[in-house]
Amino acid sequence: MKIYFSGSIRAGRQDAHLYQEIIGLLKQYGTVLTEHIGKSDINMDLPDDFIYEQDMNWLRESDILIGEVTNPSLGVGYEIGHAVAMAKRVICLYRTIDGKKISAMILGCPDVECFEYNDISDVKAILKRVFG
Ligand code: 6K6
Repeated sequence: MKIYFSGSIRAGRQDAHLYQEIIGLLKQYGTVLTEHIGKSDINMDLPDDFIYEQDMNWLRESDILIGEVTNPSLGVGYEIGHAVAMAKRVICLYRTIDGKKISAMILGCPDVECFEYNDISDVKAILKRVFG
């Protein structure tokens, strides 16, 4: 099982530690192609066209996309839209912060499975259901 994990990079790194924990959980279900998203030492020198090509190739190669969508990110939304168009399974995980709702284009999409969570133990249970 090849897993494409999607999480905010340029839209803010405040949840990077959570991404790392989720990626840690995902590793028991398959190969995470985008492990760098949870790392703190991000290489900001990579050219944009290189990043785009590499990520789209990984997305094509993947069986499933798991997105952490609490922090709104253009890149994450773009990847989700593409994954849906490629008929991949798409799972979105989110926390509700200050009553802010996630985009209707994610919550309302019939091809995206959305799960609200509070902490990492919730994510553990959600992933068990998703991959079970
Ligand atoms: C190296 C290590 C970590 O980050 C880098 C360099 N930048 C990127 N590398 C790989 N994928 C990226 C990078 N910047 C954005 N992306 C893709 O867009 C990822 O797959 C994320 O899921 C998504 C984040 O989009 P923004 O709009 O928040 O940057």
